[in-house]
Amino acid sequence: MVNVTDAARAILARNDRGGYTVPTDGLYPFQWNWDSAFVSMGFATFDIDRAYQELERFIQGQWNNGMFPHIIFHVPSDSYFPGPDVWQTEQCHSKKPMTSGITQPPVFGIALRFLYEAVLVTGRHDMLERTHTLFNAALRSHRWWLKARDPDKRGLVAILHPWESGSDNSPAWDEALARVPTTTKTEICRQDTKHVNATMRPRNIDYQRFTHLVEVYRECQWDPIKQWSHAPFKIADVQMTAILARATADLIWMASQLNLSDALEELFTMHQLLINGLNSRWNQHIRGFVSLDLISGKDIEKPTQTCFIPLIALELDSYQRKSIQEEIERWCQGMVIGIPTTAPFSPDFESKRYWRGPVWAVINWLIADGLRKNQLKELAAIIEGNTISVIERAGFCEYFDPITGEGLGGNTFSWTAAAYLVLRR
Ligand code: 2M8
Repeated sequence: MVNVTDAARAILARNDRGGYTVPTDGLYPFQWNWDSAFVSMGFATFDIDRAYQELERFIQGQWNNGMFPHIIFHVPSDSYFPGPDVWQTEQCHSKKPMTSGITQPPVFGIALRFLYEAVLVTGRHDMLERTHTLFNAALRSHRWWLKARDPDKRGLVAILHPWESGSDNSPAWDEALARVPTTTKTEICRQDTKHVNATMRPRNIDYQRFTHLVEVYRECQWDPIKQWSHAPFKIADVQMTAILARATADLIWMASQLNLSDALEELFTMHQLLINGLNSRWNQHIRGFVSLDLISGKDIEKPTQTCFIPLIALELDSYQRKSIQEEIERWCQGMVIGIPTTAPFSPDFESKRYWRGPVWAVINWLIADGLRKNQLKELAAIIEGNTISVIERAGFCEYFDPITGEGLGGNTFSWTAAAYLVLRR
C-alpha cells in the first residue's frame, strides 16, 4: 500500500515547476498567491529550503506599491483564462514576471512564521538573511492592504473582486455580484470547463461579471485610489480581514524574534485596528461573523465558512465560543464530511458546485486552527481527523462533496497535499 504522506509529497514534487508550485497541472498552470503560502507550509514539514523557495519565487511578483498579486505568470500557458493579455499590468511591476491585477488572502505572513518555527527547530543559522527578505516583503504587503483596502480605517479590508476572496462563487457575494454588469469587451474563452465538469464550476454569467470587473480596474490602470472610487463590487470581508489580522500577529512574533523594534510598533497598531474591526462584525442571528457590503451598506447574512474564519485571529467570549461550536456541529449534521462551505440548510447550498457547499481541506485547516486557539480542541481534532480521512479515501482532490465524501474538481491538488502533510504531522 502506498504511504499517503509519500503520496502527498509526490503531488508537491509533481506540481513543482522549478522553485514554485502550480495548484494542479492543466487547470491552474501558474503560481497562485494563497495556494503557494499553504504549499510552503506543506514543504516545511520535510524540506525547509524548498519551502523558503516557494515564498521567494512568489515575492518576485510583488508590485512596486507592495501588493502581492493573486497569480504570478512565471511562464506562458494557454490552458487558463484570463491570462496576462487580459490583465495588462506590466506598468505595475517593472522587470518582474507577469502577474494578474488583483490580490488574494494574505496567508503569506502565517506561512512565514510556520517556516521560521521549522528553521528554529532545525537550529539552522544560515536562513536569517532569507527570512529578513521575506519579512520585509510581507510587511510591505500588509501596508498596502491597509492603505489600499481600508482607506476609511474601519479595521476591515475590502475585496474588489470575488476572485480576491479565494471563495470565488460563494453565495456571500451573490447579491453584490448581481449588481455588476454582464457586458464585456474581452472575449471570454473559459478553459476551466475543459478540465472540470461545468456543474462543479462557476456559471458563465459569473465569468461575465468577473471579466467585467477586471476591465473596470484595468481601465483604472490598476491605480488603487481610482479602483476604490470606481469599484462596482466592494465588500469589507471578514475572512480576508481575519487572515490579515492573524498574519499580522504572526509578523509581530517574527519581528520580536528578529529584534525589529521599529516594525513592531507599526504592526501592533495595525493588529489592534483589525481586531477591533473584526470584533464589530459578530452577528447574533448567523451566530458567526459577517462581511459588510460597502456599496449597499448591508450586512451579508449568508451562512458561509467566512463566518467562522475570524476564530484564527480573535479570542472569543464564552457565549460566542458556544454559539460557533453549536453552529459548526449543526452544519455537519448528516454530512459524510464537514465543514461545508455553505450551510446545508441554506437555499444556496449546492454540494458539488465549487465554493457553494463543497468541503475544502485548507478551509478546514484554518477553522480547526481557530478552534484550537479558542480552546475548542475536541471539535478541532474531529475536523482535522475528518479531513485526513476524506483525503485518504478520495485522494488529493480540489474539494469534496460533504454529502457523499466524493472528491471533486481538479485532482492531484497541491494545497490539499499540503493540508494533509500539516494536519497529519
Ligand atoms: C480558484 O480560483 C481561480 C481564480 O483565482 C479560478 O477558479 O480560476 C479558487 O479556488 C482559489 O481560491 C484558488 O486560489 C485558485 C487556485 O487553486 O482556484
